[in-house]
Amino acid sequence: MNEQPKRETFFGGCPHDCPDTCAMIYEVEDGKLVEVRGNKEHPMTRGGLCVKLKDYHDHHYNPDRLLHPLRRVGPKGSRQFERISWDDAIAEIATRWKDIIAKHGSQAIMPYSYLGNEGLVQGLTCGDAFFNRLGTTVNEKTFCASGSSTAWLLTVGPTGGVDPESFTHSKYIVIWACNSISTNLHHWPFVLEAQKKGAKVVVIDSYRSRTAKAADWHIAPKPGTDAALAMGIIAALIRGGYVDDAWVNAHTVGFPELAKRALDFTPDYVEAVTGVPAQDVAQFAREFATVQPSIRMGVALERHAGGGQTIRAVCAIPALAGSWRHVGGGLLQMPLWEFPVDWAKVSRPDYIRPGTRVVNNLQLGRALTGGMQLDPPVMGLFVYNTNPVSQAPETNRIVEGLSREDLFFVAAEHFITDTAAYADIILPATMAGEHDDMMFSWGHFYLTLNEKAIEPRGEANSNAEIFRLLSKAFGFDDDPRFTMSDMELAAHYIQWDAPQMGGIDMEYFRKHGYFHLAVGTPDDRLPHANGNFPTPSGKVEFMVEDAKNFVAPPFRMMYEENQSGEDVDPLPGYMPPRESAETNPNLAEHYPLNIISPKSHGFLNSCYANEEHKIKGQGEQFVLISPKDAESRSIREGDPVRVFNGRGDFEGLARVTDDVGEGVIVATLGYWRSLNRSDGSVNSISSDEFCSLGRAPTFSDNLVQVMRVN
Ligand SMILES: Nc1nc2c(c(=O)[nH]1)N[C@H]1C(S)=C(S)[C@@H](COP(=O)(O)OP(=O)(O)OC[C@H]3O[C@@H](n4cnc5c(=O)[nH]c(N)nc54)[C@H](O)[C@@H]3O)O[C@H]1N2
Ligand SMILES: Nc1nc2c(c(=O)[nH]1)N[C@H]1C(S)=C(S)[C@@H](COP(=O)(O)OP(=O)(O)OC[C@H]3O[C@@H](n4cnc5c(=O)[nH]c(N)nc54)[C@H](O)[C@@H]3O)O[C@H]1N2
Ligand code: SF4
Ligand SMILES: [Mo]
Repeated sequence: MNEQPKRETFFGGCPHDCPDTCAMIYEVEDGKLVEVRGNKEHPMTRGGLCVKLKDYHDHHYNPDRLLHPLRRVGPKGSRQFERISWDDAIAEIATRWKDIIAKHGSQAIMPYSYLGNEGLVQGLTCGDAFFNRLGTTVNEKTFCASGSSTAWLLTVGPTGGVDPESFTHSKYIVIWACNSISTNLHHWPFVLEAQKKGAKVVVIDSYRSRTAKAADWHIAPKPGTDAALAMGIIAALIRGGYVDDAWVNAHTVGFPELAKRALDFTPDYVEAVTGVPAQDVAQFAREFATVQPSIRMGVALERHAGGGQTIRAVCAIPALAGSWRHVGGGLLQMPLWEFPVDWAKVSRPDYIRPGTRVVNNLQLGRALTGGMQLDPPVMGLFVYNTNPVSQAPETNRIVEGLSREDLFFVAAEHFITDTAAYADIILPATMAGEHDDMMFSWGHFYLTLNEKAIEPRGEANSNAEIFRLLSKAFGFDDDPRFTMSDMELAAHYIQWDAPQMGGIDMEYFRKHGYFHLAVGTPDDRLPHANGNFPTPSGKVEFMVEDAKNFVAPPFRMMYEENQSGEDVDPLPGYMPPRESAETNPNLAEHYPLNIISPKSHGFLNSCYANEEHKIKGQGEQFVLISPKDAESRSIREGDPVRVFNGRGDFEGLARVTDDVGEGVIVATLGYWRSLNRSDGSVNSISSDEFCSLGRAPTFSDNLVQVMRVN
């Protein structure tokens, strides 16, 4: 008799660093993952996953996956490894680290991670507690949204802002530096629903992205000039008499000072700086203030020298127009702030020894190659949940650092990425169907359970298990934090008695898979109609006296006294890009084009960019260039071109198009340099300088030259 194969389902949460955090269903047959689909019940996921994840079950079975611990046998970067046992791998790591600690001190070891896995248990900070106890260098993790977050916390405090689902109530939607159709796909139906009901959709983007093409109005400021545009809009609101005086008087701080500064932004000046016609700025201000508007701010708004300051200026606009009075009115930055997660339990900053140094993610190249005064130097590096050779700036310098013979480098990964290729030891990590986790979200208000659906392939271990093994090797298992199972950790990190949890327990997740925080429903959430901002004054703070720079948790967990940095401008304002004709004419003479490097539609950061069918869907690395800039360089459609500056270069195929303005080129992110035409990618040319707040990156503030490759 033929037995029917046994089919089981489990709840999943997409592990990626994506605002949508889709609720998934794992289908398992005879212990094999046979399908992963979107949960139909979930109000945002609505049963659909994106192109990246639509064959996620197959991704688990990719033949290139790492299944066993490996030890390097060839030269660094040669991708020659031998299989070793977990016992040997952990013993070798422990021996080498103990040796480094004896010779150089524990700070010579540096952990390095990001949100390649977004789970509370397996994600960003899952190794912090271990490394803090070991006494290593503290890793500051500011790849994404930390400048935006610092600006947000200074201006409106840790509020979740507008529920993305509430956008159906908006009558005017501004999507500012966000390519929703590629990067926030599950928000788009809510925008379309509002549009159907008559809302105007405005996209402010430095090039005509997929989302800009679908908008009612595309406004295209030059990269990095959005603060001038925002200050121009503020001035136009004031000049036009559109400010909601009653709301502003009751619920904001520093309006007179902001107004004084904004009025210096004359229409002519704003047009000259941003390239946006003065009448468009005036029209935008009029339309914005006379209907009920909401703004979705993209992370890309922070990616230039004045990034944080830009976001403070943008945050002022809905406050001036009184937008927070309406359901769906105000701003969406990141709902993250209202998640009742106890980050101190995750990261254990109490273990950090006073005086411990901090090294930022974006400056890995400097840190490894003597570009920073580091005493002791970094002698041991542990990278997990991130692929800096593809994703971090100044990658040539990172490669130089990773090639150092005296560096002991361990990576935990799914694949031998362009980063892991340089490791001395590689540890195979589980994929989402193979471990338990709980997903917070930075794009909506749901907590999502991810259940282990299948046994890990090969000998893969979850990140949390890797840190349990290391904790045991170092004798840390006296603290129960280091022996809890993945599911126990998930439960441990959530503040169950917080009002946002609505009195539910883990059983609720086992039954439903996800939970919309009890912070109001999308149809009635109105957190700030009467102020109530979680700032010191309870108001929107346009002006912050004695403002200091800082990096917010969870991007950096630190003991209190080391949290705040240099003084910052008390008011929002425009800081021109660091690399522009205006600020650096000499550089602009050699490298006249401003490059932006947004996300690829078909990859999730660098994930999937090693899979042939995904590369086919996305197309090989391309460079969008305006007809005029192409012509002056004898570049035709489809020509291979080299993009370069003093930091490095990469090659791609030219796409000559009006979608970009003169002086701007676009090359999307995620491609592996080892699979590109030349051994380079967009981050070969990008700078590791920080933006004005939160030590965020400046990926949109880079000048380059382009040449046809013969
Ligand atoms: N398909 C896909 N989705 C993703 C990701 C991915 O890699 N692929 N990554 C995820 C991650 S980590 C993040 S942070 C989010 C990011 O999602 P988004 O915030 O949408 O990020 P980007 O695509 O980098 O940039 C958005 C848009 O900003 C524009 N832009 C760049 N610089 C400027 C500027 O100075 N001014 C203005 N006005 N516009 C500018 C770009 O042209 C781009 O169209 O996406 C997430 N979702
Ligand atoms: N030029 C330019 N550069 C950028 C950006 C840009 O817009 N332009 N965007 C920046 C932004 S917003 C971000 S968020 C960063 C993202 O940069 P990264 O966080 O480095 O992004 P990913 O490419 O997703 O790298 C995640 C890696 O972790 C691995 N991984 C996934 N899950 C697990 C796991 O459970 N365990 C372990 N051990 N490994 C796992 C994956 O295989 C992958 O190699 O890139 C930044 N870089
Ligand atoms: S990458 Fe984003 S859109 Fe795609 S399945 Fe994951 S959460 Fe959903
Ligand atoms: Mo990001």
